[in-house]
Amino acid sequence: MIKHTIHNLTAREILDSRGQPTLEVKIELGGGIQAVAAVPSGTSTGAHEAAELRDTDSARYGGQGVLRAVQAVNDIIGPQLKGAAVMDQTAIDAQLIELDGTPNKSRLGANALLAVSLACARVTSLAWHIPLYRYLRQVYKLEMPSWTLPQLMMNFINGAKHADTNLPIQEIMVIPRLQRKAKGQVVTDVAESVRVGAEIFHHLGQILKNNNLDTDLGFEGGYAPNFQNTEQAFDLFIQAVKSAGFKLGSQVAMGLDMAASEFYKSGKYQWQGQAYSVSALVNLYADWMQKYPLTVVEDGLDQDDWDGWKTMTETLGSRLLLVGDDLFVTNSKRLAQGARYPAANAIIIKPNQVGTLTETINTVKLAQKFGYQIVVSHRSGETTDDFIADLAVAVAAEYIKAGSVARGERVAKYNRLMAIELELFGSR
Ligand code: 2PG
Ligand code: MG
Repeated sequence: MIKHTIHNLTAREILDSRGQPTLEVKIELGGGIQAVAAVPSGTSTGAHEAAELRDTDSARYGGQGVLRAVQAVNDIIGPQLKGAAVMDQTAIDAQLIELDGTPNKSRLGANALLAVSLACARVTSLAWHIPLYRYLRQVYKLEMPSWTLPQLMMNFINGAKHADTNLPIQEIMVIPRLQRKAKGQVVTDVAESVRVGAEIFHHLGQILKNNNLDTDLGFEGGYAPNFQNTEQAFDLFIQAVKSAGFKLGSQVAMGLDMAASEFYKSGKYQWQGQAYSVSALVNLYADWMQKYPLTVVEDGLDQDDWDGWKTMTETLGSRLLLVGDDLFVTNSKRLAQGARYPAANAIIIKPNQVGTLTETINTVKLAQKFGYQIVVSHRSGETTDDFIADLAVAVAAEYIKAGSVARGERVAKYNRLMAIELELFGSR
């Protein structure tokens, strides 16, 4: 293998899908090969996430500018990494962590670090002429016996912090469960899942219209109307699946991101005007499971309610995928803590919650060792960068969560996944 070295690293401020600034990094190797990587940003961020560096200069973008992070790449990280062997991804990430020197990456910014980290991986895959997902498997010695494809979690109803409406649930997701036989294996049928998802999405739009509800879209491209109550949202969702002609349960399941840290106040869950205890909320989820094809609940409880998570996992963990997002923040220490309870049985993987690719992969490896399922995820503030599609395939994630089938920054991930499917398994 040729030893490619980093020749130039530069960053610039770009916009994310919410109209907020974020960072794009361009990397150039000695031989002239170039790549760019952009970082996403969350809205309902977990308290334990790595820190984004924002300018806090109220004269620009209401303080949200990222020129300091741009400067960190251009003036500090770039000069330091010049001449480094780009395929030494773990060494590069270790150097980034050391250069920052803070426990939460607040000096140079997790946004600056991650953009560099992702750009290094992407440019190396280009230099070696191998697809990014293959390169990631190789460089991190991910020893999966074969290739698999993730199931899609498609967010078709946006609420809570992702929309200005009365729906207290952040995400109501469609999970197509279509599989096919290819190369002697049963794998997720990605292209069919995309089709099924898109058809349900259009039926849902029509049903909302018929009920005089708005069809405007929220942050992740899902519909965001005001509903009479939560049950109405579920019922219309169910109607959409049926009217599109798909079977509830066997062909299409429902997932929720409750983002419960957002409604946890002084030891209670403030749910629809009432104070709920852990067991009351867990009972509510169990009740929904009876009525709807619910198979996934993400962040069903607060990010620091470990005992509550233990109760919820004991009660529902054998029947439901309980996904920790704000709970784990892609952080291996928090995951190890959670596994001791045990809390949850699946983990959201968002590289920007932790700040480098190597730390992200280490958390995935640990989660797989503990038997947690993997959900690679986008953020509510996205760019058209489709890195997470390759990441999901590289780590053999059971799921990818990339929002709705509307809005280019969401669709970019599904389109990339369909391209990977074609490469690995051919057309149907
Ligand atoms: C989540 C994410 C993505 P945000 O909570 O899972 O859907 O939202 O990026 O706002 O944290
Ligand atoms: Mg979440």
